[in-house]
Amino acid sequence: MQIKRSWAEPYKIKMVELIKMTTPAQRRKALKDAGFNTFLLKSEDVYIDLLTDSGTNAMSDQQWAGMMLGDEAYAGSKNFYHLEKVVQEVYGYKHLVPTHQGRGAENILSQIMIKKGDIIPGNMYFTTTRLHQELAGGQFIDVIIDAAHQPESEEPFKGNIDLNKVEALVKKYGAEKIPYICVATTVNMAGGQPISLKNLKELRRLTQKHGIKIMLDMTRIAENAFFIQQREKGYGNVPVSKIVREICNQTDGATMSGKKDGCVNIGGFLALNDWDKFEEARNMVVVYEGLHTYGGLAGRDMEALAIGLLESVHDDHMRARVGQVEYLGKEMMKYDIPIVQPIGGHGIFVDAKKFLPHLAQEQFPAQTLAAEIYLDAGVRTMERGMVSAGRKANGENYCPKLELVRFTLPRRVYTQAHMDVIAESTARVYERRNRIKGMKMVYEPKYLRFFQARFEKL
Ligand code: P70
Repeated sequence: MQIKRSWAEPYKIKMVELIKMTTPAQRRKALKDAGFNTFLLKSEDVYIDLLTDSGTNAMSDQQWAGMMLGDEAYAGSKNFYHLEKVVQEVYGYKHLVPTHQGRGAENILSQIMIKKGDIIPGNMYFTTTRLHQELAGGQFIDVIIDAAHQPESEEPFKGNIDLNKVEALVKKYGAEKIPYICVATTVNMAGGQPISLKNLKELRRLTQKHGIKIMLDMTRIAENAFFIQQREKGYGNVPVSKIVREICNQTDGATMSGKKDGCVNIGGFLALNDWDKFEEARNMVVVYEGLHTYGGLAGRDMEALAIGLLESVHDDHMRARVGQVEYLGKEMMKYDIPIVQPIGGHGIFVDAKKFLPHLAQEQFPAQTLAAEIYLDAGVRTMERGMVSAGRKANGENYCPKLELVRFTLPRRVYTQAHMDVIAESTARVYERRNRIKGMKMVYEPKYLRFFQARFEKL
């Protein structure tokens, strides 16, 4: 008999955080009080929290030890210089501007690069990224391959960019209207899907011809690198750390939310190669975040981030991280639950249009499904569809093809038994799907509405 060789977590557990289960009556009340929006639930009413993998990860003993080494000087903290060295080593970028989290870096990048009327192509929108581009006067245009918008397509690199779409934009608007292309690794809204190095290198060739820069959103770059190792020809034996460097080498700079790959509770940065742009960014950070050697972070935060970034590019860590996501996806598939294929890097994305085919998109199938999943066992997930997409500048609703519920796995936090409970709970909701009714929005804030919108059952 051929005995299987399983992966297992490359760590053991030193401390645990107790969680509690709730009764169905408690969950019904909590959900109603939260306006049927999982963002508005109190965390103490949640059993298994899959809202996000952002800032919810478990730090290692090394990171916790680093917290004690915080140099809380206002200027020139030694933790800043450590973080700068790590960013230079792990990613290869020359200059570092720390920020309180990813969107702080997006704000600064958008303001120093975008002029009114500019076009910023990208491999699918991300909520905060697009908003900052728009606030700076730019217009985001999606240039991801069509397959990324098809949940059932098994294309291994759904984060790839359609180079014809980029060429068409250059023809239509002129290269001088395109300050940079925003490339995400992995693509969150598509289901945590990677871009291939082949595609990125082709994009580099094309954009260099036109003098257009490439700026990375490298929030989940280590996960993208792991997929390249697993799926792209020629990379099977290349360590994740080397692939990460090769990705960054194709680009001019990056924004980073350290709260994901970096396994910290708070932190982010902007990294740039160009000195002049760095000078502008370094000056602007003092307006919005804090002095350029802390950017809104405590010294201890910068230390934990520096250590977390080094841990994030270990092959064993990545295998367990992505392996756990894959385990949950396969469990769901056993119950025929429709999920985005292939299984992505940071979570399972359930196709709410297929799950609840009797609901029109205006009845918010994904928002509805996230609420129903919470009701069954207290598992908190996130809507990634019509509500997240928001409205265009002219007030019209964006109508995304993808109407998804994201089950996001925090790193190093939950066990395989939790995965079983999540899949079983979702299967129970799937069994009673025909009786589920949609919702209407009764309160809508102006910016990033998904965070604070409220709903009522139809
Ligand atoms: C999530 C979080 C954050 C994020 C991201 C990508 C690809 C930038 C950022 C911003 C948190 C989130 C944010 C907006 C809506 C819902 C959830 N993603 N780029 O859960 O980074 O949060 O540090 O400012 O995924 O996916 P930050």
